[in-house]
Amino acid sequence: ARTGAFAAVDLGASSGRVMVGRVGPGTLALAEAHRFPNRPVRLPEGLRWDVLGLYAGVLDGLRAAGATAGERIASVGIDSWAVDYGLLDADGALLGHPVHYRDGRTEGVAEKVWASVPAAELYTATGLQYAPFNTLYQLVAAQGSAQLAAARRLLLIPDLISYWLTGELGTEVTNASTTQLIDPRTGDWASSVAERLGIDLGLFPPLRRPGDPAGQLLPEVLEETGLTDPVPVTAVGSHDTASAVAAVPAAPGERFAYICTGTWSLAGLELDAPVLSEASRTANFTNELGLDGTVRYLRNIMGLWLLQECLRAWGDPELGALLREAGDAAPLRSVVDAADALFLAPGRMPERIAEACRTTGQPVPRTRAETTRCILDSLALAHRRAIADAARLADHPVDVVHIVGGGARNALLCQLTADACGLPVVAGPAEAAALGNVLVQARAHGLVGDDRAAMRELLARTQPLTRYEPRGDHTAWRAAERRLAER
Ligand code: LFR
Repeated sequence: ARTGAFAAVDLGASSGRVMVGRVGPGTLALAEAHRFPNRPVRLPEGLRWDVLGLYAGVLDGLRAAGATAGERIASVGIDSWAVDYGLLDADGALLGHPVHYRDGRTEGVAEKVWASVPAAELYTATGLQYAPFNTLYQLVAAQGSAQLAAARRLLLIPDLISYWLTGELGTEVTNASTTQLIDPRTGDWASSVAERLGIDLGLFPPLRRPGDPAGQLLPEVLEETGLTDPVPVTAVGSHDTASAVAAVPAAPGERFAYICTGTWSLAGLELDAPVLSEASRTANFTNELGLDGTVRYLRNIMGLWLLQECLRAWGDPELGALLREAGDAAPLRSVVDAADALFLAPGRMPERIAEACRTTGQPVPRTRAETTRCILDSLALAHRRAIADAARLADHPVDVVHIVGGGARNALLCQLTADACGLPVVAGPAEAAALGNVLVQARAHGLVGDDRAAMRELLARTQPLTRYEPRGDHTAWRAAERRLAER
């Protein structure tokens, strides 16, 4: 029987990794080849990604992948966080450093945009929730800059890495759908929005879809990585969340919601068509594109970023002990709105959480464990709200919640989410983005069937999953929800 080894490059906001997935009939095994930190850099001009450092990590990772696989790498796929991009000049060279989506340059830009295209119209045309960092707002913020004036091409982060590996240009559509320049009904550019805002869609190379061929590793890349020619690059769901949703191990026919957890929590549903109602807009739900023309109907919740930033402020104490103490701390003593853009920027997170508790008239957490409990309770509550809202707005009942991504390893978060939702939670796989990346490549190379449900069954059969049943009465959660809504 045929098997293949696929390299998945998965770049997250705090680390990047290259994984090797081996796929064959009824088998799917993932191994980590290389992991490296992703450290944003604060320059006088603002917060920037160290994209050359990331690319060096990718090359190291591909070399390690060759060794890990011990066989030929059948193909490479690349996914990363969304919305950010690099600009190329007329010679095809990168202009400056890609701006980090947490940079402050988009402050006040939305109001300017809405004066030309009213927010309600923007929502029906693009289906995206309001987030200050959507590429559309970033591009309007950049208007008039020397860099944008010199730019001939705009490449989203995975497309930029792919371009350096292959010399070929493209714009992968799941990630393009996070720019707020795509019409989710057609999967094509929302040209009238772009025109009215003076955004040049000609900067974007042609769209490609998950599964499309995206070139071959260049000779210098082969030399750097020691891989054997030819190594094709295959487009995957290059938005990490699209890859993660593709790897939700739902059972056939199951009515499921998902939460992709990591730096963010992305909580919602997989739908066949976008929900563009006014109620959906005011509830701040997004319609991003997924695999095979599906819609990822979800809300962005600040996620474990809140905890990561606290840990950084506390000098990185041991997480296991802290979570155990948080588990013993009093439940639902105080909660903050974990979907609030208030928490977007880095820095002073414990103080900002304390402030949010104080200004909403709740007890201020006194210890690290109490702050941690406040964060996890708040996340669970935000998960509950997002899933209930999504189910109502899309008229799509939910019987089970799948938690995938790094947070699937956080037992307390998973249990609290089950309690808050009043639904069973199935946790895992933690490396969902890499698995979705691998599976889409394997499918394009004929090693798994076309059917998304079959891919999910393969995941459910091969990946370790943990089930959490909802505990106790969830009136306490309902009360906490009301408390938050009243403020
Ligand atoms: C998660 C993610 C989210 C996106 C955010 C910013 O890694 O891709 O889906 O909203 O990062 O790009």
